[in-house]
Amino acid sequence: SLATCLLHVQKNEIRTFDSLDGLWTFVREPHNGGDIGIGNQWNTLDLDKFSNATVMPVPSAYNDIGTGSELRDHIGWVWYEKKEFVPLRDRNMRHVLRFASVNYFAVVYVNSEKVTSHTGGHLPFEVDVSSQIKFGAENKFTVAVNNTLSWSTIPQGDFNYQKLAQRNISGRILSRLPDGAVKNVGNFDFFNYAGILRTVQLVKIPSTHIQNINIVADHTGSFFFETAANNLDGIQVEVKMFDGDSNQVYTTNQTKGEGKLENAKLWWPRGMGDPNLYTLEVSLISDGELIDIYRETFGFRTVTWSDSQIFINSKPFYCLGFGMHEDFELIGRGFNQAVMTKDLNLLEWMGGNCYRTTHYPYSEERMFENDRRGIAVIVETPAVGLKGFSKANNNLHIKMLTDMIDRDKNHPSVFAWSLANEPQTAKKESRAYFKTLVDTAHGIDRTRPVTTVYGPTNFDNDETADLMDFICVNRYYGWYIDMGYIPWINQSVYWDISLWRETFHKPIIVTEYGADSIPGLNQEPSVDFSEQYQNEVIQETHHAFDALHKDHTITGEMIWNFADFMTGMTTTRAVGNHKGVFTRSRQAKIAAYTLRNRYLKRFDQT
Ligand code: GCB
Repeated sequence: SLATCLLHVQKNEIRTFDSLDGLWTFVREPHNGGDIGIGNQWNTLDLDKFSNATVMPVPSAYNDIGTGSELRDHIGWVWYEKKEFVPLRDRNMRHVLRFASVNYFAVVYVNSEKVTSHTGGHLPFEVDVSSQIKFGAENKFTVAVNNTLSWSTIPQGDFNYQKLAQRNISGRILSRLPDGAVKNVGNFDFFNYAGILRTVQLVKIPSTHIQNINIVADHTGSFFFETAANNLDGIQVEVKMFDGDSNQVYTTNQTKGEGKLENAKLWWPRGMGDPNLYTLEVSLISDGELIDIYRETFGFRTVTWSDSQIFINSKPFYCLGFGMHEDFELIGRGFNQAVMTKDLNLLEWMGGNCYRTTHYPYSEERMFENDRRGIAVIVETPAVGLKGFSKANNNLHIKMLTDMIDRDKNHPSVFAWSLANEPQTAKKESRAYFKTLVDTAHGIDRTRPVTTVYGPTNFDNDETADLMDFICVNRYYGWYIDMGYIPWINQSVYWDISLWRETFHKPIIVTEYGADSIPGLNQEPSVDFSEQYQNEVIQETHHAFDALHKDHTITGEMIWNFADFMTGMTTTRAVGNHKGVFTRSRQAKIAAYTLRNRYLKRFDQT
């Protein structure tokens, strides 16, 4: 509904915010220590007086900032605290505390009082703290964060106390493991970076304020918009639409409107045209005085699909893309402008036009950049590797999906919603579960297709693929299947994907394929983990893609992965996953040039 939305934060004539980013006081509870902080009401204490207090940069994951494995591998609670003045000047503004991403569970206190809690790591949440804030004084913001994953979290994780395996050895009781040993293994292939991962802001908005804006604009120039405010008594609404050159092209005094723009300049993905953007400016006016104002950017573009292709503005769209991660040295999954900008610059250098926000919603900053640059994206919920399909999981998943669509609905670059990555959808109960998700997404947004990314299932045992508007498939021929048999890849990929297509008659994007390579490891003839081997797997897979594309069997391809990224420790990972075509520090491997040649050539044809 219109009321649930969190507007992106902006500064303008009326609105402003204080950034709470910077160094926060940080205290880690003992590993697996129960709920000591909550039990002892640490929210009422000054954490900066604790003898074990240190500082932690925000935004950043905390895991790689310390010097020991205790912090990196911590399971349980950590506490953040920041003391900040709030100017007296702002006392007439409503104050909303907003977190763009805290992984995974957060409890928030202002001046010792609990104000909210939030579940899930990658979507914003906010709380009105106007009555807790002390104006013209220092305020204490405290956040307790817990990263423990379980069968009821999304993503799911396996949490278990290790069996002690006690034995009586020569009259002494010996245990194999230390007392209290615990394992928390995420059901996915990336490091569970935790903490305050994106910006924290104290948002200042007027007491009468705009709450939501929804805009649908298509390639014929037709548009519809709807806006909501918390109070419209005696308020005049003024809505103006501007083109990219700040020319006013439409105006109304209604909170809802529709119309048709002649010669609308369309939003196109890179290679198909310019990514033209428009702005809808909504003002609230009382007695001739401006009370609130908000400007939302959007684009005129249409996504449609047939049984084999995806179209943008009625033209076939072929995705040349990437699976990615928000991942970098030291900061883990923490937002960093330099890393984001470098990544998107490299994506353009590669000739890419598309990516999937594997395996969680990415930062809001990135979504605006996608719009501006003309990069088409599939936005994915944090549901990676689902194995259990309980009612409780389903409710949480629906909430995350709803919040995600609310956050990103006005971005023209978003062309599809992905419900999950590699769920165990051979299980019968997954069908009803996924049906509720598809219905939820369609119920909120009729303008974009819904997809799910399949991995563990096949064309003949998946219980859910027919519910989707299009289908995404991950396949690792030459790596997890038939390692060492590069000449088999072409035929296997062609065969596998053709069977999905024959069965479901839906458009298909191959969203993952690839191989690990340790940068600088060279072997001729190629051997697994060498740069040559990765390159050859990719080249062979491309032969299959060319044939599949020609047959209209696929409507896009995405390499796994854009760059190397950190994972938990397992026997198949050597300091993380090395399927990147770039290293973790964003230097090109051999495979990057292969992909770049391919994408640039394709790009020129569209
Ligand atoms: C997959 C997963 C991705 C992994 C990748 C791999 O299918 O979707 O998260 O990182 O395979 O490299 O195993």
